Amino acid sequence: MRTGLVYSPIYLEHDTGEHVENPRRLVTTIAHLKQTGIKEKLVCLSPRTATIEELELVHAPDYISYIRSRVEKGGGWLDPDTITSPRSYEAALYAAGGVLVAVEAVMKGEVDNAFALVRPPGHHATRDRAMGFCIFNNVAVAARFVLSKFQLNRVLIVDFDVHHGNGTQDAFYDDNRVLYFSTHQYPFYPGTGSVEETGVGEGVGTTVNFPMSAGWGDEEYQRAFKEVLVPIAKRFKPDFILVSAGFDAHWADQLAMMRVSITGFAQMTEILKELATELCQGRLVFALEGGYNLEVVARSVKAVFDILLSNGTIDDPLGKAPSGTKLGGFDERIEKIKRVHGLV
Ligand code: OKP
Ligand code: ZN
Repeated sequence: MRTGLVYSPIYLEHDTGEHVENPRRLVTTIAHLKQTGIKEKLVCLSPRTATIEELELVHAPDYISYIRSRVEKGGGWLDPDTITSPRSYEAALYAAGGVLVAVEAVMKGEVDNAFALVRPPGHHATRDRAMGFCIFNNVAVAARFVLSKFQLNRVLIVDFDVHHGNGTQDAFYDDNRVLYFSTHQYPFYPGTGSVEETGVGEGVGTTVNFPMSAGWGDEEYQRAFKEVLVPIAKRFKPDFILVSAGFDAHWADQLAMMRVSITGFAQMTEILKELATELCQGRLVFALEGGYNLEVVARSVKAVFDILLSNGTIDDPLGKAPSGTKLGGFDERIEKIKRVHGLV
């Protein structure tokens, strides 16, 4: 198996200072991939910029030029959470383009699967608004791109970042070619992602939200994947799987309150890899979204590669979440989701 890694130091030039979403997230991760020797086993892919036309698959032309001109004037805050520096527009073009390069490499058979280690992240960015550290919706652009450029019929997006990908949901809310499945802490930022949000028009049923209560962890994510994602994916029959991979559902992440472990992320990756093998010739691309504990991000990205490369055991020195009281309500939640999506 050949696995691609998309990365470039251009991503460090989106200079956010001491913001939690900062260049050290990638510096630490790349250092860990080198140190553990796994980087040598990967096919290193250089990102390109997304073209304006490609961005317009998701974003409004006026929004794209607004971002360019705001950043040209030196940058600043685009929303209460999202800061830009003089090179942020360029970095954001490469972030979207990085996922496109990963998708192209998989489609051309140069690699079997890939991980695009990009920033800024993308899943909160809507057609005409930057929010939640996101400027362009990297994964949404890649989904529309693979549909049009490679004439595929259906793309599955799995978003296990702890925050709901409101921008991605929005982009495909009425589009039955893209099934958006998200697990996220709820209620939480950005506020969207209830079970009842299932799509509109042609898109009814192709938005699948799995809201998680604060305190749930590996067992609950595992059941969400096995009992909901797997049957949904088999019914949908995707031609490609894109993953909005955020590692902020980890118990040690400082932004959220979920209790997933690195081993948990590895188990989720294993399920995604099996789904891709069974349903779409292994076509699977991960793109980094959030994750703010530097050690967690570095080790989780490494764990994803260990699964993609079938490297045997997963290194998880941080271990499972420190024990707490068993938090209820999961059985009722999963039953409701199964009912809403016709799985029972
Ligand atoms: C980005 B990604 C209230 C706090 C908002 C924004 C979190 C963005 C997360 N203003 N926090 O999904 O990890
Ligand atoms: Zn997040």
